[in-house]
Amino acid sequence: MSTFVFFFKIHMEQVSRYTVTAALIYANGPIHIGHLAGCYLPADIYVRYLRASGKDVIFVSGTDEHGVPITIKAKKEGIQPQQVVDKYYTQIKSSFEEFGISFDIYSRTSKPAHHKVSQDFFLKLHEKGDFVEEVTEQYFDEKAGQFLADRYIMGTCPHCGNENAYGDQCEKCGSTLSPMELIQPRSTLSGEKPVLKKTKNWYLPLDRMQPSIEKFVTSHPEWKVNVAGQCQSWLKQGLQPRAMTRDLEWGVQVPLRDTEGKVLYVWFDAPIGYITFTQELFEQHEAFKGKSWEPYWKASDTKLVHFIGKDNIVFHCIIFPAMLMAEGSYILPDNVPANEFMNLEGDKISTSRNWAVWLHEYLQEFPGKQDMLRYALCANAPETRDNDFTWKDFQARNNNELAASFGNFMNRVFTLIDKNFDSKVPVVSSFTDLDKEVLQKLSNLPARIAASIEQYRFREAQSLMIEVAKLGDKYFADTEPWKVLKTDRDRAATILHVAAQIAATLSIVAEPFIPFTASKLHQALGLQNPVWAWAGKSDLLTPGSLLKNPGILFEKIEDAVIDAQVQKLMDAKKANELASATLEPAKDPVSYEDFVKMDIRVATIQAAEKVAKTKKLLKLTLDTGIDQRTVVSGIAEYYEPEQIIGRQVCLLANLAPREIKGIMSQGMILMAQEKDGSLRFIQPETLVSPGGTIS
Ligand code: B3M
Ligand code: ZN
Repeated sequence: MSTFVFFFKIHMEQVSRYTVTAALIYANGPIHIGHLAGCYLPADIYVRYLRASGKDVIFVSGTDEHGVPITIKAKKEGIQPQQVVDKYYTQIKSSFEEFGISFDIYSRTSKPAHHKVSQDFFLKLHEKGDFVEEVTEQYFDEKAGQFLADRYIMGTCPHCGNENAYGDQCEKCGSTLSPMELIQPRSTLSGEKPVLKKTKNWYLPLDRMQPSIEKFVTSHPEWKVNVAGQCQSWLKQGLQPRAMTRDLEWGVQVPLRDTEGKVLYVWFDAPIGYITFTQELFEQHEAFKGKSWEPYWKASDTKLVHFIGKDNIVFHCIIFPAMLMAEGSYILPDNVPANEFMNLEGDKISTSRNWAVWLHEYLQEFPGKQDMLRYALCANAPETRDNDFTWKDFQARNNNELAASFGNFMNRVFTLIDKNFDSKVPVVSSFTDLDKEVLQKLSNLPARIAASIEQYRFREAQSLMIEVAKLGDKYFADTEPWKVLKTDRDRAATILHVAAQIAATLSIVAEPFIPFTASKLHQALGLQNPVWAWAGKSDLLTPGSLLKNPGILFEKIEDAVIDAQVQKLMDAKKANELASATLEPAKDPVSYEDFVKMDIRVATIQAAEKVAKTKKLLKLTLDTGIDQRTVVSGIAEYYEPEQIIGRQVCLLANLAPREIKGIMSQGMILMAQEKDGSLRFIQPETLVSPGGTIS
């Protein structure tokens, strides 16, 4: 055994409790599938597995209710920050609940208890002399009377010239910026040029702490490659002191004298939220009362695991551990299994562009189908690189894997036993070699699933879970009990007995992934409070015990349902393009004399055809009242020729004739242009005789 494996084993055996956290998302918008796939679903699978394995585990999360993202949202909606967080805390909490994310506590950082805990934490570091106090010059908006957070400053990017770069980042070229680098900075609060003003802040000297942080990070060679990679790149650049206080109104007050208008840095208070919420859990929730919270954060045999998305890696692997080290009484994270990002239909998920599948909408549109989304998201989880969610894949996973494999196998087990054995688990006469081989395979799978989960490989784990269903499917295909029933009832009984045992194990190993279905199955099979250790056993169900057929577990999803979802996304994209498109500026005035020079008339389209070898042009024959003439018009992308015969249009009749693609065009059809550039006819409200003038 290598030293590493040996160390790892010892380490594993020493774990006597788990503290599992999932990122405290900003309460400034609803949850989408990117959040689920990146962080909450893997965390939930992990915790459900640990609970089933009889481990002592707490699962802690909540909303992050401070920071500039909250105040920006409040400003945009013209409401107070507190109203923003109240609205989204409630919405987020209930959609997680409905989706089966099984937090032990889901709390919020705006609670007074959290303010107190994070202030005490700050004070302890302050008293120990862990902070460096520094006076620096920061941008201040004199009109708004406040210092400006990075996101409140815009200006020209020094790298690419984008005039709308933010104080922390240019979204055009992707460079990380500091407000001082912006050329011609302006405040987004007032539009004014900000001035530099001196202010004191408290810094955590990460530069001095680098050796201990490095030691901590390198003591975890088992961390995921994407996580370790980001840590190494920060360490290589050299850590810089980081301000743990900010000049802002919204947040946790700095607990020192003469610090009015200063709050704790949101990334200082937010991770402390994990600790506060743990305390709240043990103080206020029945099942935990009377026990101490402290071992979950202070005992060395506790395994602390943070589930997050990749944009939060540095905060959980470097900054929060540095805070915990400085404080001195807490354990450090054992693992931070961050995922990469989930894209949607080939494009980055974006709240502002409404390019997302929102959890609360999914729950409304697909009632009772939580497991289908859980399954599809886990199957595609962005564990090692960014990945893509598509509605077609969602449909295929559901129809081909859940319905056709898992559901079909279960359905056969229950209906065959219902019809032929009075819904009772049949008695075994004797096992054949095939039976023994199948039961042997069954007994091996749960440990493999467990190992994958323990290594945070949830996709692999879930596909091994489906292997159990496939084992059942194949066993049926090989033994064909529906045929055997006609000739050898005892043999058929044995086959269905074996199949029922496979179903029982499947219901246990499926629980972390598709808990709603698993719980239906536990009831149907009469398994009360099943535990992971039972999985794989061949005597889970006693012969003669009664089964209750749960009916169809997974309905097929029809094409029309998927098409409607794709259309919804396309509509969102279009609406967003329209909203963000800019209108042409107003033109210079013209005289009335100039205007009346134009001969604009009503004309009727008599014939229309595509102009050969072009995409955009139609050749129209018009009745103008005064003559019949030909006009070439660039509307072929918006109208089919046969659709528009007989329609009335407005024609600029005295535009000098011009040859287009070899056709003499005599005039121009007037069109209204949508913001996205598409064109629509302008036509009289009721029919007007051709030739009627427009003025
Ligand atoms: N609120 C960032 C986010 O919502 C931040 C996470 C805090 S975890 C302690 O993605
Ligand atoms: Zn740039």
